[in-house]
Amino acid sequence: MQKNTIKINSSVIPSQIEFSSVFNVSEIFIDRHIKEGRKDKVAIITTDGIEVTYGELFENVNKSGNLLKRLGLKKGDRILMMVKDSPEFFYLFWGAIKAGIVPVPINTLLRSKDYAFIIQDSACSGVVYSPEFSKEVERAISKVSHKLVFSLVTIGGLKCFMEEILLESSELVANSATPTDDCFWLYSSGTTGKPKGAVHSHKSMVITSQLYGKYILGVCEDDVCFSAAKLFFAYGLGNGMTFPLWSGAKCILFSGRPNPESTFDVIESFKPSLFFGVPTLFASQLHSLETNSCDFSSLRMSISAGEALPANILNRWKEKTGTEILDGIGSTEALHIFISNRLNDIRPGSSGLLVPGYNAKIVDENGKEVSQGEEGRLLIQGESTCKYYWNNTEKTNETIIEGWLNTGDTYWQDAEGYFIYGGRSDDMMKVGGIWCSPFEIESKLVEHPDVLEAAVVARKDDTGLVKPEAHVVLKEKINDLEKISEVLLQHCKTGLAPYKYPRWFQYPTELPKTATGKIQRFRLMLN
Ligand code: 3UK
Repeated sequence: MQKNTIKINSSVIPSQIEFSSVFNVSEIFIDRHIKEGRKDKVAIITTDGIEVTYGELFENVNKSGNLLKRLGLKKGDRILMMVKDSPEFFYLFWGAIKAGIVPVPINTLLRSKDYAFIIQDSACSGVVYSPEFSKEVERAISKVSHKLVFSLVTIGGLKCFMEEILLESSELVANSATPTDDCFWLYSSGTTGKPKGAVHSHKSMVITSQLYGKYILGVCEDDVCFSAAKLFFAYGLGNGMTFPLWSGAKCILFSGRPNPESTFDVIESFKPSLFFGVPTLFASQLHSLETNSCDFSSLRMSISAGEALPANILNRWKEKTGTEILDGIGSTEALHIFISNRLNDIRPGSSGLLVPGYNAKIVDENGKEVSQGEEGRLLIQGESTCKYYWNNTEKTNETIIEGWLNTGDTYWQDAEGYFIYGGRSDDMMKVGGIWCSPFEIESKLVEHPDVLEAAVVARKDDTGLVKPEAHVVLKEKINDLEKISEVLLQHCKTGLAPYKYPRWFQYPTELPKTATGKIQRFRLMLN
């Protein structure tokens, strides 16, 4: 087959996608638009009013790839990106891929301790970061023994990424790769709080963009995508970058904090046709709509993922705004959504049906498929799943078994085959759609001199969404529990990512434990 031929039309499902044997995914997502005449079409608009055309994107991607090569990076080397949602994110990500270098977008809400771990774990060659994150990133770099070839701030001053790329040529021949070669990584949190690098191949983004983006959402050239979830999440990466790029559409980049006011502002000013949120955001937007209003007339629909969308939020949203929310489940390991509702087929309280091209089975503890209606663990199979976890054979072998990806989620299927979420099979929880490890919060709590031991569990708030609750055994009795709660809250807020603090504190005299001393978190959840 010819180099870079790929059969794309909206009816193609992934099993029918043919990849050429020599293939660099940046050519289909970036270079293709020049050949197809979109040079002057706007690809990106930032909420600060910066517009980037497909032509400018193409040139800056090439310059970025050339810069990374000039800095001495070789095929397969990693660069970490602690970069806010901005055009620079696109230039770095695609420039690296085109030059054969592996970009690793990192959660920008993390702290220096987390960054230090990831720098060491990835053995990366370079780190590029937005100035907003310089304090935590620079502290991490100074802590690690691993030597970096370079670190660059994206913008600000002379020796920064955006200045350096000006010196580069805008022509770059793509490094040849195969569809299954390592392309980019995304870190996913583990139960112990230690992130795992999920290694994705060149074909992953094509599969998610075609299957879910084009086939389920019908993203087309006229669409304008706005993702409240940031680009460093697999969810945001698809919503805000690969889906619009795949279809020659436009994305809105907003680097601020997504809350009701800011997202309503963006929706009214930039008129997206697709809005991607998470359940906590929809819940707080609904709350805000009791006293405020927002013009949603530009929206075709909204999409929710990250955690289960309670039926009550979906129904109230429809009532209030006259628009639909599609709930779908995805993961970092699968790259994007593999079970989803559809616009003409929405079941509130259900994740929907399989996205064509993926397979699923629900199994019991022996790996045997359960009968319809029974709960079990959800395994999925598809062409967009990650190849392995970097540097972690044990976790790879636990998660990817004979080509099936263990999601760690409990599911059941109703009589018509719709998938219904039944919780996690481990202790991990999702807060605002982002992983929270109880273990990590507990470890932080026990660092405090007044704390003997702690257990953190998921508790539902009034809207049915999960937040961490801390059960703390104090070393000595303290009468002013309000005061100690405030102290422990501040203790958690410094040193943990900002969404990981406990929303409630309980002070039992002891924690329920198994005979072997393992904390029985589930017993605390029943209370
Ligand atoms: C949970 C859901 C119920 C579930 C993600 C869309 O969330 C994403 O990726 P993560 O790796 O987490 C994966 C886990 O999150 N989950 C996600 N969506 C739902 N549970 N209903 C849902 N709709 O536990 C899953 O295993 O952070 C979401 C697209 C790409 C993604 N990476």
